[in-house]
Amino acid sequence: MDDNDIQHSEIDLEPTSGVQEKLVPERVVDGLPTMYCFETCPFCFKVKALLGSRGVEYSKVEVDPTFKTQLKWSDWTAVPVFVDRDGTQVNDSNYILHYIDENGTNEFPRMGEDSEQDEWMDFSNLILGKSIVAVIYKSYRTSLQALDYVTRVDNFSFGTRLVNKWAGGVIMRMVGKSRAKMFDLPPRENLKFQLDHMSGGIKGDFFGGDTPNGADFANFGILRSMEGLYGFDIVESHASVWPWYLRMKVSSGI
Ligand SMILES: N[C@@H](CCC(=O)N[C@@H](CS)C(=O)NCC(=O)O)C(=O)O
Repeated sequence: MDDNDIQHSEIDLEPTSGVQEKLVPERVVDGLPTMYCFETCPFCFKVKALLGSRGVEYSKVEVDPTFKTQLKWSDWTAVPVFVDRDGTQVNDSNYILHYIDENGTNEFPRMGEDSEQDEWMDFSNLILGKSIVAVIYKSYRTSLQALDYVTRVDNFSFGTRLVNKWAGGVIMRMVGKSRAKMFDLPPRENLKFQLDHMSGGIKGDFFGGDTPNGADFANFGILRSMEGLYGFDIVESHASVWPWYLRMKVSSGI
């Protein structure tokens, strides 16, 4: 053992994005690729969209958003976490999109190969994800509406459902407020502004041109998570984003 080995074993490594070295085959459910997610999580919808588009059958583990009991085994504590059939763990939605594409039909450029795709994939996390959160959790009423789904999740106990809905509603209202502070415009106007900006990246039918690339799945997934929730009318009434959204809905089947 040299000094480097000693230092390495003594440092608590931060959890990292991307493919993990350690396999976790015990986390695979029913022998299928498995996604650990929250029902309404925008980042999880990105992955659902790509899996849907490629026709991949997968298992879903619903993680309770307050205690994250079902994800206690992982150092990476945010959803989505993807575990492939062989136990390969991949963290962070954009990395998961690349992993699934690369290990499947390999249809879009990898990170670093297409700067526009990279920028729009970053936009989905840094801007669009935060913009929709500011709208969905604009008031206590809209926050509770968004969290009502937890009362219908089969694998949660009665207590877990109640705490997640009511404590979750209060927490997410606070998150919504802090996201709103990131932008100059009020939440609804900001989302409209971001959609206008985003439509500049759609080249023809998709960000990817004739076929969807990583930027399409990333941004569609974020907006798809809003369907049925407060503020989705902003997406529905957008002249160029809405037709693209409908094309992505057909392509992904979700
Ligand atoms: N950069 C991550 C962000 C994921 C994320 O923030 N997920 C939220 C749910 S929507 C979460 O798990 N939050 C709980 C936490 O971070 O502990 C990704 O793209 O996957």
